[in-house]
Amino acid sequence: MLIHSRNDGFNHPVPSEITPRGAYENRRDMLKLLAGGAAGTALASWAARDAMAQTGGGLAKLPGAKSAVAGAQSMEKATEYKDATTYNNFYEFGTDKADPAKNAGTLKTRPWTVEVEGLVKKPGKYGIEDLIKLSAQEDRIYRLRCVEGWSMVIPWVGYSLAELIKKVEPQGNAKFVEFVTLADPKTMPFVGSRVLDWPYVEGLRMDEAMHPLTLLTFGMYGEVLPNQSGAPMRIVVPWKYGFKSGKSIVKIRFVEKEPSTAWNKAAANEYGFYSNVNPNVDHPRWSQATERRIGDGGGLFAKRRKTEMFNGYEAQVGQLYAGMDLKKNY
Ligand SMILES: Nc1nc2c(c(=O)[nH]1)N[C@H]1C(S)=C(S)[C@@H](COP(=O)(O)O)O[C@H]1N2
Ligand SMILES: [Mo]
Repeated sequence: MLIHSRNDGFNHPVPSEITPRGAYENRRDMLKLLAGGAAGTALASWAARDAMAQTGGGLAKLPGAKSAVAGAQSMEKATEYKDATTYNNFYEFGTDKADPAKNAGTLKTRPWTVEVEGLVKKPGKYGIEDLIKLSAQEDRIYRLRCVEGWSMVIPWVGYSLAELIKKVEPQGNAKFVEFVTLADPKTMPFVGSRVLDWPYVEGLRMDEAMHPLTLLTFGMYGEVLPNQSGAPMRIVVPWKYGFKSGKSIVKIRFVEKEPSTAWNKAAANEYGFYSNVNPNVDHPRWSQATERRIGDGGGLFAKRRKTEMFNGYEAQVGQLYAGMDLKKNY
């Protein structure tokens, strides 16, 4: 982001490019087998997705029921677990895409408490185990679009953030929600660096935070989150650029004014508060019209996909922005 002088893809090979070809072809063969015979394409894509979703990292299982929330079941092929967990942005552990997977082993995810504070009737410290049980865990398959120009499809496990918000009862003057990430210099080697003003802070308007697609996330691929993906709890907001989805959250604060967020503080002209995925509003240094899907292969020469308005979730979230100038409120 800030440190990148041009669009993504020029610095590091993605894992799919360095995975031996054989491994890929075997998987393709398997999928072809699944797709064969009378099964037909629809069935095959379900089978393929199931096969994919079951392939995790050997962490503790965290099963979720298939979500009934509109838009929560992308039919696209999920990104391979290996790609989704070795190509990450988690600057507390380093700015290279491979750094979080290498360095986040030091993150201590138990005990873990999340402080709910600010304009709320039931403030307090909530233990992670209680948060996990607060509502039924659901499987949600979302697209994730990074502002740098790459995307993935990830099967998350969690429940709507709205469930927690309803339980803690915000006061009438709470208009925004702020999310604060852990900033522990002892376990996070880059928190001492000046890349960002730590802790990593993000925020949403109250109606965005209450939208059923906004996910309080505890797992992926049927397991608990690996550290590099934001364990033990993160936010995922699928219609916004990925940096709005803060990882390893320790504080949720209800406030009256639009919060000052980490990337906005670092470069206000590049990273706005809203940061809805929008192919028609370019980043000052690159176009946002297309994206590279991680795992598509072909490296830098892979065919780029067209980026969709609100990352494909316009039917669900477009109404939240009715009457707003999205070029001004980027
Ligand atoms: N605490 C924290 N959260 C963060 C980031 C970060 O550097 N620190 N990076 C963001 C960015 S830029 C993206 S694209 C997503 C990436 O999530 P993923 O690595 O799980 O794909 O996490 C977001 N959340
Ligand atoms: Mo990002």
